[in-house]
Amino acid sequence: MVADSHDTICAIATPAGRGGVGIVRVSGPAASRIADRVLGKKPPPRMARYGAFRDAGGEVIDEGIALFFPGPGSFTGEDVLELQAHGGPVLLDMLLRLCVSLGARIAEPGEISRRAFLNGKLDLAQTEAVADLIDSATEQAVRAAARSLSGVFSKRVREMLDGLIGLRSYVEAAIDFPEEEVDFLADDRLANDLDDLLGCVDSLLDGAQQGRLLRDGLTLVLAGRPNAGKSSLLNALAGYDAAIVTPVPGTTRDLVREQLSLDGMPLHIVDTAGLTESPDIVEAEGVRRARAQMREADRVLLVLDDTKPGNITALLNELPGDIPVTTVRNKIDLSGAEPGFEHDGWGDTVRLSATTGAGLDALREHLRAVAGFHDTGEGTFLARTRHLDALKRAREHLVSGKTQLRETRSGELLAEDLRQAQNALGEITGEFTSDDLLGSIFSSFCIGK
Ligand SMILES: Nc1nc2c(ncn2[C@@H]2O[C@H](COP(=O)(O)OP(=O)(O)OP(=O)(O)O)[C@@H](O)[C@H]2O)c(=O)[nH]1
Ligand SMILES: [Mg+2]
Repeated sequence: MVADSHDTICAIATPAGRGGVGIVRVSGPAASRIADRVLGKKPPPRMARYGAFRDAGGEVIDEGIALFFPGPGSFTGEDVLELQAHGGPVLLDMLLRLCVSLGARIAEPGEISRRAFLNGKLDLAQTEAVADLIDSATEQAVRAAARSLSGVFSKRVREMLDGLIGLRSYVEAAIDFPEEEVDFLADDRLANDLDDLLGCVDSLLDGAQQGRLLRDGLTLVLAGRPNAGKSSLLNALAGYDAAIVTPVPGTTRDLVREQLSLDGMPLHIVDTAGLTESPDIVEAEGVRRARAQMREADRVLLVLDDTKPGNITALLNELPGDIPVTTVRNKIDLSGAEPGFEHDGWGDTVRLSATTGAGLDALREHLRAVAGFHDTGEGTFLARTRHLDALKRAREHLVSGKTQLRETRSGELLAEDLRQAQNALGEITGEFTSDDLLGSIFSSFCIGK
């Protein structure tokens, strides 16, 4: 595959603002000519050259390092010129406009990565890993993104694709020779191969699930009656006074958001106004926002005052039905209950004291468990929801293929399931990806990426 456009694009590759170095990247057929014009003479391939950058009138704009990577041995697979100037926004803008005057156009967001993908330098999952690496908020996320970028994730997806293609051709060849079909469907090899593939998909799903948590994290909403200790719990988890705590019911009205990290997994915690039927319009608006926020959550932490829990059923009925809930019985320093986790008649329950900190570890442990988050070893790749969806679809088709084999004994239906599983996996690496999807993926990148 070759990039559809033969024009030359340019972008400032370093972040906006002032810095010691600022880089302008040019990619496309005109890069070579632009190098000659700006530098007087194009540098030898892949060799750093120090020199003056001159405008069309021959006047020196800056001095810096220039690098020229002839295609296809470059990031995009096209001729690439990198001008490393001083990092001033006006200066970089002048260099950019100079490149435009010499035949380049300003790149769209993600266009440089898109060219790398279209020219087969990186597959889609790797291209996404470039963006995720840059956006990583924790060290674990960086390591996982680097593994995806190096192609470990893609390699495992491709190994599965190879297995699927082998199986498909076996099944399809057998369909073409119907006299042998009965035998081949009874063949253990087919059932075993399907089981192997399912095992691979499950382990990939596990690694990808962890990776998605590293990237996106878990969103928790603290909800409950006024004065239950929601804000105190937020502060205890954060380790600092993020939200105002007072003995007055109705202290919190706005949403208070905090970003924490649990073993490298981002935790987005939202503290909300206590659920109450208040005539106060400010408090009522707070309650409305609290309810809206709960619907966006991965999990609601329902905070109760353990000394007066009130009508728990009524409270549970006020929560959105489809979001998982953990009941937190707070203030055990007053009620005298033992700290810890228990799965009781109310579901998942943690007993703790936001004031003394007793039981907080049990809550953290519980959150790690519900997130399915274990230590992030070699098998974790930074993954996106898109990858998880594709893996899950591939899994469904493999399971359905197994059923066809066992119950309907239909080679055609099995072949169709295998084809669908193959398409789903191919979406991850970009082999079967629509232009619309590509557009939406790359447009979320920033300019110069
Ligand atoms: N003894 C004890 N007091 C607590 C504990 N947690 C919270 N409190 C007290 O309970 C009162 C209410 O705490 P907040 O954290 O403001 O409660 P809230 O649920 O955020 O209340 P609203 O924002 O009004 O909905 C404060 O006086 C806290 O000091 C606890 O674990 N033990
Ligand atoms: Mg509060």
